[in-house]
Amino acid sequence: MRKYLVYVALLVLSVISGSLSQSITSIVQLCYHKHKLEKSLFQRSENAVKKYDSVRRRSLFKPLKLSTNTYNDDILVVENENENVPDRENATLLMLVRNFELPGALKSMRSLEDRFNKDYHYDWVFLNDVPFSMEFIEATTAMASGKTYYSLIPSKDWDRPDWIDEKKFEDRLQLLHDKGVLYGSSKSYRNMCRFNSGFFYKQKILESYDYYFRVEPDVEYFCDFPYDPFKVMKKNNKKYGFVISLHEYEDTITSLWDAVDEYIEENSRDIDMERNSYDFITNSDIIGKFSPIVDSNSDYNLCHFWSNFEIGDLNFFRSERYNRYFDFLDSKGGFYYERWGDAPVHSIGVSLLLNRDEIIHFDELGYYHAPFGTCPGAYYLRLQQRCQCDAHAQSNIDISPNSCLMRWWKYGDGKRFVKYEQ
Ligand SMILES: Nc1nc2c(ncn2[C@@H]2O[C@H](COP(=O)(O)OP(=O)(O)OP(=O)(O)O)[C@@H](O)[C@H]2O)c(=O)[nH]1
Ligand SMILES: *[C@@H]1O[C@H](CO)[C@@H](O)[C@H](O)[C@H]1NC(C)=O
Ligand SMILES: [Mg+2]
Repeated sequence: MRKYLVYVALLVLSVISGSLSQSITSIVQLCYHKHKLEKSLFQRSENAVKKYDSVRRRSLFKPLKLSTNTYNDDILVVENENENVPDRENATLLMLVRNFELPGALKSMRSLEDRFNKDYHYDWVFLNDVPFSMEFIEATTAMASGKTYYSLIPSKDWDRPDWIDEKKFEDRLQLLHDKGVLYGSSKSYRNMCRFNSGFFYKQKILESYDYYFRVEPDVEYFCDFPYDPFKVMKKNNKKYGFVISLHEYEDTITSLWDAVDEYIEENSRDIDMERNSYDFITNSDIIGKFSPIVDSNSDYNLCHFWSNFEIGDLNFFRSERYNRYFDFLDSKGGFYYERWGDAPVHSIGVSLLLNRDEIIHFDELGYYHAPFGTCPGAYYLRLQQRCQCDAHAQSNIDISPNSCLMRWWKYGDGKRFVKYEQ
């Protein structure tokens, strides 16, 4: 009986160990095949990365992320965060924004981070005429790759000054409203335009920077940046950069040019007519096949740089000559009695005060702010920079009749076919 039991036990054991060794073998085999398969897929993914990396122009881009769904940590590339950050300029990304615009702010941030700043980690500075909410601060800080700073604009830099005639102001609001002018009856829009014209660069928080890159909520950058635009500005001594130029609504600036004329008369020592871009903002000849599509009642041809995108030298805006220009215009009251925009005010300012070659058109940065965009015209450039835009879209303004770009090429600093040194 006991002998029997031993046999049975031995039999059971041998069966179990047999299938055990069998299953161990099959598990080992399975693992081996899986490993081999994974390795070959991984190899392919790595080859793809190598192949496409070689068409990328600059080594400053991080390597592409490997495509794998493995949980094996060994093959996930862990990068040292600071190792890959190139030298930076003394510059910040700058957004004037309201708390309720958070979703749009995040959208713009995500786009600029993905297309440019993730490789650089430049600071972000946020300005507001009321305190930022905790929610706004947390979400934007989480979205930024660099440090974030939040600053409250003092009332003296934002609110309507008390020398503005209340009665006249209200009458003029009504007038522009009746004319159907965009933001014609908005008081806060006027504060914003005056602030952006003459006060943003006076904010204490910007004192520690040389350059700013203005960002608005709900914009999009269509392409990978092929360079650090701040570096391009610094190296090439540029003081103002734009991507889109178009015509202003004359109804918003009825008396602006009269004021500018007067300013020029009184401040000729600040202005170098030989080297500035006066022709760009006054010439109204036919350009290419387009006649000027907007008739102007003054010598100003209404061309301006679209200021929702701008990269600028803060030291220029902080200079006495720019502030003489701004103070002169401000004293006319047109920011409130009309609806002078910061775009024509900046544009006329830089066109008069800077040399033509201190203004740069960033040709290869695709950009969209409703309702217009710009998309690089060169097919291979769009591929290289992974652009997501249609160069033939209706909204693409580059060489359409409403654009002033062709006038810039002809009467501004010309058109360049070589890349800027970075
Ligand atoms: N803090 C604050 N920011 C403002 C105010 N008004 C406008 N802004 C900001 O100023 C910039 C320009 O305002 P927008 O409303 O975009 O004006 P716009 O670009 O001419 O017109 P749309 O974008 O078409 O509405 C944006 O960055 C806004 O977030 C305001 O009252 N307070
Ligand atoms: C950055 O620019 C500001 C303003 O010009 C200057 O005060 C500051 O010293 C600069 N910082 C560096 C690190 O160069
Ligand atoms: Mg806007």
